[in-house]
Order: sequence, then C-alpha cells, then structure tokens
Amino acid sequence: MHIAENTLLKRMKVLSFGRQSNRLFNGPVIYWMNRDQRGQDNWGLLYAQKMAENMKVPFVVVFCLQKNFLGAVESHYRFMLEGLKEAAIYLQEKGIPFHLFSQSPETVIPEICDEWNTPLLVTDFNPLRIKRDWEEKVIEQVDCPVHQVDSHNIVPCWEASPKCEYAAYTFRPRILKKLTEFLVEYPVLKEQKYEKTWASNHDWMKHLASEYKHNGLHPPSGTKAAKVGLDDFLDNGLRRYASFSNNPMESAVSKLSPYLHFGQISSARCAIEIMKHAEVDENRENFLEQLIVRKELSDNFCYYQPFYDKTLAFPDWAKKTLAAHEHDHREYLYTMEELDQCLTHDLLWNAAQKEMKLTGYLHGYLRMYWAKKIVEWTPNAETAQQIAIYLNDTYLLDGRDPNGYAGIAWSVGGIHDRAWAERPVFGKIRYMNEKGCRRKFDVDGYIEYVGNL
Ligand code: FAD
Ligand code: FO1
Repeated sequence: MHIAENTLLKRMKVLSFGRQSNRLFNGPVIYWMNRDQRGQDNWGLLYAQKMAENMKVPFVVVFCLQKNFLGAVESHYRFMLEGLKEAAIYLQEKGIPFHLFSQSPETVIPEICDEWNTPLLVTDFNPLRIKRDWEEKVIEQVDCPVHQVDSHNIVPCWEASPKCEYAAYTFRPRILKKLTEFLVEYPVLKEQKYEKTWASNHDWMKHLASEYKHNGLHPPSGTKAAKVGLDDFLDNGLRRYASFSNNPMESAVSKLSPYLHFGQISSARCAIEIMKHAEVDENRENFLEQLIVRKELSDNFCYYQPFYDKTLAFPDWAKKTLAAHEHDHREYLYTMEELDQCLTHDLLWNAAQKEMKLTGYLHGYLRMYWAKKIVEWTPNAETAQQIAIYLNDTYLLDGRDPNGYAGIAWSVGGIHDRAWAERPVFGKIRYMNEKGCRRKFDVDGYIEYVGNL
C-alpha cells in the first residue's frame, strides 16, 4: 500500500491552502467529480477517502450538471448520465453518498462547502479552460483547502513534464521512464459507514428517461460496458492493431475513446489489462503508444498551452507558412453550414462527416483526412480550426476533450508534427488527399457502408 500512498501523494496538487478561520470544520470531505466519472480505479476518490479517514470524517461525492457544456448535445448528456448512474450505485453500495446538482459549480460548490462545514475539497484534474475557471471561482469563495488529483493520466501531467512538449519523440522518454512508478494496480475503495445525514439525492436518476434524447447508434454507456469493450478488443482487435489500426474498414481499434473521455474507465486499467494478457509485440506497443504517449501528450498540450484551441498555439514555422499561403487560390471554398450538411464535392469527406453526425464516432485515420480537407476548403487556418472544433465537439461522443484540441491543432497547425514539402494553401503543413486514403483502405466500400447507415 505504501507504494500507492507514494504515487497517491505525487498525483495530488494543492490548489489552495484555504483561509484561516475559527469555524469548526467538522463536516464531510467533498470529492467534486468532473472528468473521471467512475467509482473504480479512481485515484481522486482513493485520496479523498484517505484524507477523510485521517480526519475521522465521512466523504461525499458531488457532481455538478452543467447545461450546454462546450456544445454537448442531448445524446452526449444521456451517455454521461447513464455512466454517472452506474458510478453512483457503485459508490452507494460502499456507503459513499453521491449528490448531483443541476447548477454551475462556482455557485453550488462553495454553498455546500459552507453549509456542510467541509474540512477539505478534493477535485479531479482537467486541463481545459472551463474546469480551470470553475476551480478559480470556487477557490475564491471557500474557506477550506482545495486539493486536485490527476486521476486521468497514468503519469500525473505535472510529473510527466514541466513544459509544453514539442512532439511525441520529446515526450515519450519522459513518460516511459515514470511508468514503473505510476502504472501500478489500484487499491480498492473501502466501504464507509453510511451517513444518513448525507443521503444521496437520487431524484436525478429519473432525468435519464425524461430529459435527454438517446442516440441509438451510440455504444452502451458506463464502466461495465467499457470493460466489455476492452475485453472484446483484447480478444479480437489488438492482434490486428499494428497492421490495420489505420484502416477504417477493419475493426482493429478499441473504440474506447467515449469511455476514456467521460472517465468511465481509466487508461491505466486498460494498460494494466493489456500488459497482463497480451504478449510483448508491435500490436501491444503501438496501442500503448496511442493510449499512453499520444493521449497524455494531449493533456500536456492543453495544460501548458492556454491557447490550445487557437492558432496562437501553432509552432512558429507553421504560423509563418500558413500566413505565407493564406492568399493562395482555393479551388473550393465551403461555409460551416455546407460542411455540416455534407455538401462538398468530395464523397469520401461527406461520408466521414455523415458517419460522425449519425454515430458520434469517426475512425482516427479519417479524422486526420476530415480536418485536413477543412484546411483546404476554408479561407484561412483560424476559420478551419474553429469549424473543425465546432463540428468535432458537436457530433463526436468523445468530443470536448484535450485529444480533440490537440488532434485538430496537429491537423491544421502542425503541432507535434514537422514541416513537409511546401505546397499551395498548406505551405509546409502535412498534406493528405483521397489518393493517400485509397492506398490505405477501400474508400468506395467505406462510402457505401456509410450510405447504408
Ligand atoms: P484507439 O486507436 O483504440 O486508441 C485507444 C485510445 O488511445 C483512444 O481511445 C484515445 O484515448 C487514445 N488515442 C488514440 N489515438 C490518439 C491520438 N491521435 N491522440 C490522442 N489520443 C489518442 N480523440 C478524442 O478522444 N476526442 C476527440 O474529440 C478527438 N478528436 C480528434 C480530431 C482530429 C482531427 C484528430 C486527428 C484526432 C482526434 N482524436 C480525438 C484522437 C483519435 O482520433 C481518437 O482518440 C481515436 O480515434 C479514438 O478511437 P479509439 O478509441 O478506437 O482509438
Ligand atoms: N463535466 C461536468 O462536471 N459537468 C457536466 O455537466 C459535464 C457535461 C459534459 C457533457 C459532455 C462532455 O463531453 C463532457 C461533459 N463534462 C461535464 C466534462 C467531461 O467529463 C470532461 O471533464 C471534459 O470534457 C474534459 O475532458
């Protein structure tokens, strides 16, 4: 346990030491859940429980439901709430109350810390601006200390690197040398005496049926479904990952991104299970490269680069080359509406946009092609980035995520990439076209598949 204790402390950052006051902090420790929406394998919960034990008080989990979160639509909320319900029941069975509030955190968190005399507020780590603003406003208003735990990354973001990394090759050695220390089995969350006084407010469970539309083409939500997906990938997808993960027509990818995005499963759990069951081969290495290096590089980017969704974040060479080609002739120009309605001349692109809209999923290789074409068909990089973010976060179930902002900044502005041979419009930004796709997969088969959705 002492190893976990050690890693537990390195996963924690003090956001605020709290204000000295003579009030009696005899209430429960509050764990404010945002990004890692699961009961199992959750370092933030384990930390909050440990602190509550030390203080001899119970701990309570709180979630603040926020309308139109980064453009999320109803079916995204439906997926999230179903996962939260499963987490609430898991916690309930451990005697840990779960409270869902339908107000913004900066209002309700200070109120309940005050009302419940909370001695410590713990929250999970999220590099996105929206959560950091919430935390700032909460810290201004609460008297108690506020601690943050990185439950999302295997190597805590601030431990992996002290700065914004240039590319995967500069980030990889830093991450890999810390895996032994941080990729460890989780302790199990203990039961706690159930405090009737903090009984959960389960009226929110009925929200699921009435308030949020369901998209039948979304996968099933929650930690159990995520585990089924992981096992299925271990049995059927992983062995083909190295050869076929770039082929949207081969189901050789895990499709775990919605579960990882909403924190319904931890990437550490996926890595632990993969390392337990799969032999050391290029399939496993390629997958862990994506799951650990690429995914945690996105958090590194969003954490250290405040303009992660602006062209300001692009490397200088990219800014220069995009500016130099801003007035190149564009053979095609499309508005956001035309792109949204899949009305371009490019049947492959239209199919990718349609699949994204209908199913909330798009294969990684196609996401690159999809974003790169938006660069080609819009007046400049700013417009391309804004449109790509809007469509990505409106339709993808795994959208509104650091991986998305990094993926779009890579496609449009060459972050984590290098300069390529100069050409019109793209300058030295990596170019992709349908010919390249045809070399990789059956484009006509894909267009037909989407047509039948
Ligand atoms: P697998 O290949 O099975 O990989 C397993 C996990 O590794 C993924 O779930 C993901 O968490 C991580 N991963 C894989 N590829 C990447 C990558 N390139 N960068 C970072 N992490 C990765 N991912 C999102 O989660 N949300 C998004 O909104 C998103 N938007 C993207 C937009 C563009 C333009 C691009 C180029 C990429 C985007 N990605 C996004 C990254 C990647 O495409 C998806 O994470 C991946 O396709 C999810 O499918 P999967 O779970 O089957 O991936
Ligand atoms: N986090 C919250 O704390 N409250 C919400 O109401 C909320 C809604 C939401 C909707 C869609 C979505 O993709 C994410 C949402 N999140 C919400 C945040 C999410 O769990 C992640 O923290 C961020 O998207 C960063 O990855």
